[in-house]
Amino acid sequence: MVKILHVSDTHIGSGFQHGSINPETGLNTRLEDFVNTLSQCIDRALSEPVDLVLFGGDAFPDATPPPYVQEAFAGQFRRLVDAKIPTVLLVGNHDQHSQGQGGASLCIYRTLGVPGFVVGDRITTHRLETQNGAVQVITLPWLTRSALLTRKETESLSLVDVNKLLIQRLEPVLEAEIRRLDPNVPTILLGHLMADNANLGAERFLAVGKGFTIPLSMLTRPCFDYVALGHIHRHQNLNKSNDPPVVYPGSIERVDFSEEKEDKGFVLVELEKGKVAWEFCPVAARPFRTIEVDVSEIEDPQAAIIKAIEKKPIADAVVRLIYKLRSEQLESIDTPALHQALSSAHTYTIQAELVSQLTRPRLPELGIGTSIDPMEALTTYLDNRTDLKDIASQMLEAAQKLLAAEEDSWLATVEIAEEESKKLVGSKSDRQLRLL
Ligand SMILES: [Mn+2]
Repeated sequence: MVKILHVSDTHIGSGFQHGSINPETGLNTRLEDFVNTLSQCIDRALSEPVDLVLFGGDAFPDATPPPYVQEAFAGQFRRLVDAKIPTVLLVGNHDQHSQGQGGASLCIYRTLGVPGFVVGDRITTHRLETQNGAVQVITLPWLTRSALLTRKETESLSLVDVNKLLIQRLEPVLEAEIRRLDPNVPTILLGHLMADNANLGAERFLAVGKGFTIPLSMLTRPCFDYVALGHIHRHQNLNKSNDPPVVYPGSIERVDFSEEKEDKGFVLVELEKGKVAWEFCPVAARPFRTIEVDVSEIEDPQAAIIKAIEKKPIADAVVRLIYKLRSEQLESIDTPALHQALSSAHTYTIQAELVSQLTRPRLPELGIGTSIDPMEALTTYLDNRTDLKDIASQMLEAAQKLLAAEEDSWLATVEIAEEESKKLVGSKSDRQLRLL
């Protein structure tokens, strides 16, 4: 029996706005949190010990992390090298450099010939000899259009058709790998992808260009004993029959408030040919707490807000306080007292929203959490600009195309932007163009 630790979406180096500088180390406390939870995963890999570690992709927020972030990640995975535990590092969308042949941040582990480390940056099968026998791992990194399609093939197609064509191309490639498998060796598909009925978490907001989705039926093949995924931050098993399990371990730390209610951790797998058992193992990730209170109809708003704060366990948590009130109540708010009431939090933000029939409320979708989905931001903006109503759908369509092109080279993006600009210039003022 082979024992495997499956971890994914470490995103080390993100969410710094929810931390503060630790005066003792000079580092952002959120970097320390992410390293701490990753070390809990590695601790477990060593204490079991497992025979193999699978990393599902998205090591950092982007492909060019600063050296101290790169080193924090490497410092943890180095412990697996020392323990001689083979490891597969799969390349996720955040690991790929967007400019042409920029490569992936994780490829350095292959270049350096780190013993026992395999980098999954293309579709291929790796046969790994572990302490407890051989395992086959098919790596399926995040696919961009340019991986399987040429620019010429896609230029006249809609996004939906590009998605379809990409799936058509992927099928025989995957099939060829499957045909080459040794039927007597336990087999894992390790993929960084969005599967058909995956329950979306924060990843929806992290990725700028939305990628394509892979039908679950392509993954639930009898030749796979376990399907190890990365990309979605909420832990879940997509295959109800569990044959094979199709598992996202999720992220190891909360990247933003959209992950507030999710458990964070990794997955331990026990594998034999035709037999698999797995369990989700939670890690002690830092809690996030939202305190939302509407005091607009309340006589003593200050007391009501303090009471709402006291109801939540905020010690050492990342906290956001959102209170709604009428403008004439503003004077009765004692802000220093609110700061005092929140002082046991790790970090906190306070957001006051005015409720009024005369004042347009602030755009609630914007500015909450760490990252904003650009399409939602634009939609919200357009919803609030009735004067742009007649070109709103046109602008959304243009933006969609711009974002979809993000996967291609920056140059291609510029080309499309120029095309769209020309189209818009014909009919609209440049004031609207500047928005795009
Ligand atoms: Mn991803």
